[in-house]
Amino acid sequence: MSKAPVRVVVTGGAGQIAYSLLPTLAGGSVFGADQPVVLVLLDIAPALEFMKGIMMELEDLACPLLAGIVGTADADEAFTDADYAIFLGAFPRKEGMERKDVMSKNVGIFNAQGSALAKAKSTVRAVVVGNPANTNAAILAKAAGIAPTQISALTRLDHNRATYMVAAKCGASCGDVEGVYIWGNHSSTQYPDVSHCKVKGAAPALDAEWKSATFEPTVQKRGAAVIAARKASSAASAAKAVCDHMRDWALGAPKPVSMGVWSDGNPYGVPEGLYYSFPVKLTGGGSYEIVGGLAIDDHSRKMMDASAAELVDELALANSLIK
Ligand code: NAX
Repeated sequence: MSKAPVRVVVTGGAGQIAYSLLPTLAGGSVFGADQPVVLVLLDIAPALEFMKGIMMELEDLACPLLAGIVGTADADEAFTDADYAIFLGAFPRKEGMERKDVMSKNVGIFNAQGSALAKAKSTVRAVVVGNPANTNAAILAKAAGIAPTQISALTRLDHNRATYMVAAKCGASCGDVEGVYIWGNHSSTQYPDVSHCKVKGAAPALDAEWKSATFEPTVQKRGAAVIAARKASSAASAAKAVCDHMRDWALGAPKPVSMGVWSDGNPYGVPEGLYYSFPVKLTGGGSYEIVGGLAIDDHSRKMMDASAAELVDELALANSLIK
């Protein structure tokens, strides 16, 4: 007998990341090759007509594992009984807008959607992609009133970007690279760290000049570079990263990866309550463990602390805007 379907909610279902993401979710490579899925697309009311076209295309994929498609602008309807939730929808910064105004819009969205997320299954796992992703995750967790470890923020795209750069530098394939980690915020203060990295099982010789003058700034500013070239933000690579993140969280991963998760202050002294990107070990079933015992040198400490300070500031602003 086939398994019962899992209900997967995608907010911002009419957006560009969703357009690249949905076919993969329907195809079985994220939640398992024998796991049926019901896709629930949530967007704002003015986007529903456009979203109808996406739903038609999903039908036309003729995916055997796609057990149902729902499109709605009602968050309570969307999240009821959800197994997984992928939060793409957020309010973008528009020209002339103050940081505080953008944060206020996103606090409103994630506070309201958090209350609706409380109607999901008690085992729900949610990833926040919409920016500012880490702080939106904190607001969501508070409003949903579920364990903070059930919510995460996406830094896997940054992780994948960093992994590619190391592979290219060493003339290796991305599959040969492990232990490249992203610490901190999904912003330009993030710290892409190669101090623990191995290529084909051995520590590569990466010169300090390349690390600080090329590798770190390129990874930190990659999102902006894609926008400058494409006149649109990363979509296919973001969708692939969401799939990597959810697959590894649901099914487990052979090597540690980077993920924005709730900090309880341990084991690296990151302030409690932040959603901060750490190296995590994923054993499947929606659990994770922050990798402990990594040596942190002075440069790493400085970079990690700077990103934590940015997140403390962001979260204080967000909390001050909750009505
Ligand atoms: P789009 O602008 O193409 O789509 C966003 C969609 O969200 C739109 O359809 C919009 O109507 C919808 N939306 C807005 N408010 C909503 C609400 N309250 N409820 C439900 N839906 C709502 O953006 P897209 O390129 O898909 O990017 C989505 C988000 O991902 C953005 O915030 C973007 O900044 C962020 N990113 C985060 C990344 C990460 O690594 N964490 C990388 C990629 C991306 O830049």
